[in-house]
Parts: sequence; structure tokens; C-alpha cells
Amino acid sequence: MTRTKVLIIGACGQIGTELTHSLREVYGTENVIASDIRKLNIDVVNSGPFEVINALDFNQIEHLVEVHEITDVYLMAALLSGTAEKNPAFAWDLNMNSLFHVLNLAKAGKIKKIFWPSSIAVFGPTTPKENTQQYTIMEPSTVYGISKQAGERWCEYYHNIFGVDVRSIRYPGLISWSSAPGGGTTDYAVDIFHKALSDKTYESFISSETKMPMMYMDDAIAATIKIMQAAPEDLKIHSSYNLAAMSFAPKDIAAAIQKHIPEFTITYKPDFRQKIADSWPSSIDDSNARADWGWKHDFDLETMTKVMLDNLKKLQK
Ligand code: AKB
Repeated sequence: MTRTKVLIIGACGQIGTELTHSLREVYGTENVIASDIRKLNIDVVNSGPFEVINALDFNQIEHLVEVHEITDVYLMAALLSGTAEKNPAFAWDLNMNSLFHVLNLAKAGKIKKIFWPSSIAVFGPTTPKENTQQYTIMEPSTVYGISKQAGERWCEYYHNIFGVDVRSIRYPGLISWSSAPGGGTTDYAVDIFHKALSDKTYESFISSETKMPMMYMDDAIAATIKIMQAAPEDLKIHSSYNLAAMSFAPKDIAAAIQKHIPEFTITYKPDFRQKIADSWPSSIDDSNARADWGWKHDFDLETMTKVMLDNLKKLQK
């Protein structure tokens, strides 16, 4: 059996940082090559093999794949929803062409397996909002959502036509204490914890009642590793799987924080990201992921809030 040798592209980002640590525990430090456009996270850079790489440069990726005899690529580099609206052309270029590069490497037989993250952003204003199904109306209205939906179509196409083993999850908003989010609409749910501890107050750029699907990072990493380790015959969906853990609005997370910090207050000043949030589902039906490859989440709003506050308090000491 061939040894698994991993390349993570975008290893210094919010998910990449935690994924790098977990994959190094699973496959061994030397077997996980982290890479990013710059040395943006010192922990990732110093904790094992690291390469500076541009996700838009096919030759650089191919070279790394050959030199390190890579079997599995996790393509985590992307512009998220907020940033993508400010730079549509670059977002489209990065989000699509980096995907084509790894799909084409797999098509050429140079790598065996790809993980590519999709998002709840593939849904749009015409999608039923509650308990959004795996198969439903999908008319994304953001640059990021359009790129993720197109990416899903290409993943399924490369699987069906060329036999490429590409696996994908539609991540909800992800919340973690050890890595910062970058340019997303759901970022408020991370910022709020930092401000609750430092200032005891938070001004939310999302309005009080806007409910979005969310997940604690440990669950997201567990799901990512689990889908990559699933037997190919168990995977029935080759575009991307719906994935869910919890759904809440800013007023709900504020109330959860107030149980630990009673003096905490929240105010609301919605900005351009409110429109993005309004176009996304409030909750997600992930029964296909649960049935096909045994996905289940561990963290809900209460347990996640406690873990976030405990860990951030330790960091601040
Ligand atoms: C974002 O807010 O852009 C991301 C996402 C839901 O994909 N966190």
C-alpha cells in the first residue's frame, strides 16, 4: 500500500492552520507538507516541512507534488465571501484556477486524492432557508458563492468523466480560538469572543436576528479527515456534501456568552456583509453526510462557547 503523503495549499489560513496540525498527528509530521503564498503563521512554518508556493502557479504545485511524492492534496487557498466582493476578478481567478490545477494533476495521475472545501455560500436568496436540502435551488448571488458552485460542478465533472477522486464539504461558518478567520461573513462569530473578553462589548456587523449555520473548528477538521478516509464506495455525492452542527443568530451567541460574562453587551451595525448573510440558509440538512460516511458533530452553541472562552482566557494570560 502506498504511504499517504499530503500537500496542504493555503496551510496558514483559518482552516489550514488547524488542519496541518491534525494531519501531522494522523500521518506523521514528515508526511505532511504545508504550503502557502508567504510564511504567514509561524507555528505552521516551524512545526514541520513548509514550502512557499503560489496556488495559481501550476508548475510550482506540480514540482512540489513530484519532489515530495504527494498522494493527497488539500486545497485550502481561497478568497472568502467578504473579501471576494471587494476583488471579484482575483477571487474568481484564485478560487477557480487553483482548483483546475489540482484537478488536472489528479487527471494526469500525479496525485490520488483531493480535498476541496465548498461552502453554504453555494446557496442563494431563492434557496429555501430552513433545513436547506442537499439538492435544492442554487442561485448564489456572491462572487464567492458563484465560484464555489462552479467548483462543485467541476469536481463532479472530473469525477464522472476522468475518474478523479475529489472529496468536498460545504462548510458552514467556522469558529476557532487558535486561528483567525479572514474576510468571511460568518467571522463575527469569532470576533465576538475576542471582544467579549477584552472589551466586554461587541458591535456586530450582522443584525441581531440573522441566523446562519455554524460549526466549531474541531468538528470541521474531524469531518475533513473523515471524508478523506472514507471508502470510495461510501461516497455517493461527488460535488460537495451539506454539513451541519448548529445554527444561531448574533443575539443567540451573545446570550450564550452572557452566561459566562454577565456584563457583556452587544450592539448592531450591519454592513455590506448583511446582504450576503441574508442570501444564505439559516439551517442545513446534512442527512446525506450522516448516512453515507458516518458524519456526526460533537459541539453545540453551549459547549463551543465554553471551550472558546476557556481557551482564549488562557491565551490572554
Ligand atoms: C464566509 O463567511 O465567507 C465563510 C463561509 C461560510 O464559507 N466562512
